[in-house]
Amino acid sequence: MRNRVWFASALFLPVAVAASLVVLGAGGSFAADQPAASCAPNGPALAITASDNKYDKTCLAAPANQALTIDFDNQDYGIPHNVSIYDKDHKALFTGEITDGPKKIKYSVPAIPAGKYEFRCDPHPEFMFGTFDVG
Ligand SMILES: [Cu+2]
Repeated sequence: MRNRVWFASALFLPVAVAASLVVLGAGGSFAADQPAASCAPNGPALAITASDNKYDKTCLAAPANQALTIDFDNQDYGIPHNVSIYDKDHKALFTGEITDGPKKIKYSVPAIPAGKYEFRCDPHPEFMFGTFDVG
């Protein structure tokens, strides 16, 4: 069993490294430095899943100045993930509790003013992130 887990990790790691290199491109290191994506508001009740070290969404949107919730489903066995929200100055507006999968958690996020933000996984900021669009 231990060997199988190691083998799966050995297969996965080069893929993750290659993917993060593609995402980072020529010197970029933070998604907010790039043109921000937009998406329609998902309402004050958001949901996102992590599996295979990837989020299932690249954009989350919520109404401004309204407390919201994020149902986070970490499906990765034994891998820590979370969802945190940062502004352009890399200041954390919300830091979600880090969970080892498989686990579901509901985050309660305080109201956020309108604007473009970034959500990301604190253990994997290089390849798990997206736009957090509030407005
Ligand atoms: Cu992660």
